[in-house]
Amino acid sequence: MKLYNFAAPNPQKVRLYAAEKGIPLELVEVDVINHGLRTPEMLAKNPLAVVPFLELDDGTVIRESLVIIEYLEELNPQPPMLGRSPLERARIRELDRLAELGLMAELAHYAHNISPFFADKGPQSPDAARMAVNCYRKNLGIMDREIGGKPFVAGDTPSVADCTLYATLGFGDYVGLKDADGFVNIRRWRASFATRPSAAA
Ligand SMILES: N[C@@H](CCC(=O)N[C@@H](CS)C(=O)NCC(=O)O)C(=O)O
Repeated sequence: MKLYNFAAPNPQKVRLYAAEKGIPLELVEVDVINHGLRTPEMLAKNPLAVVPFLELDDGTVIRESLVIIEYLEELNPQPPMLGRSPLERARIRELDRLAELGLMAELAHYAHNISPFFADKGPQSPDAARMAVNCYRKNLGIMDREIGGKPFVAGDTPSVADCTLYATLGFGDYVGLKDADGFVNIRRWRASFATRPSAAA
């Protein structure tokens, strides 16, 4: 299995997950900065021109980071990282959505509206960038309360929500928004997760 990869949060989320589970993935590095996703060969694999995507040995392509993780989890159910009971699964999904939609997507809106790399996607708006930062900060507060004193985002064991949040905060650092450092529970959780071998993935 090949994971089409780049140093960016959604590929990192899958790498973190695979490292936590001990699932070997062959990484294929894509030169996203120089539009390596827009070649005819890459567009045939993923017309959305984003990473990550997973290519199976028979050439089948699976797109979307969470869908890739769900596929890998079905093949490798132990240790469970998407929940062991209906309620645990609901809770993990809820927190993963908060990390992905409430935090990572807001950082992406921010980057889309300030970075020259995205200037060809359409008119950029400083107001939209400011709104994204406000939403990011508000949602960090919600995430901080949700984590509370727990060792992992959703409880006593690592889940996909840890992978999404860890990758998201790294992206926040990259775009210069280090607001997460101001939240005591997030800061403690992040420092602890950073010591796991998977964090280097
Ligand atoms: N919903 C997708 C988002 C994928 C995505 O936006 N990937 C970014 C990197 S984190 C990307 O490839 N961006 C390149 C671009 O927008 O040109 C997923 O979860 O896989």
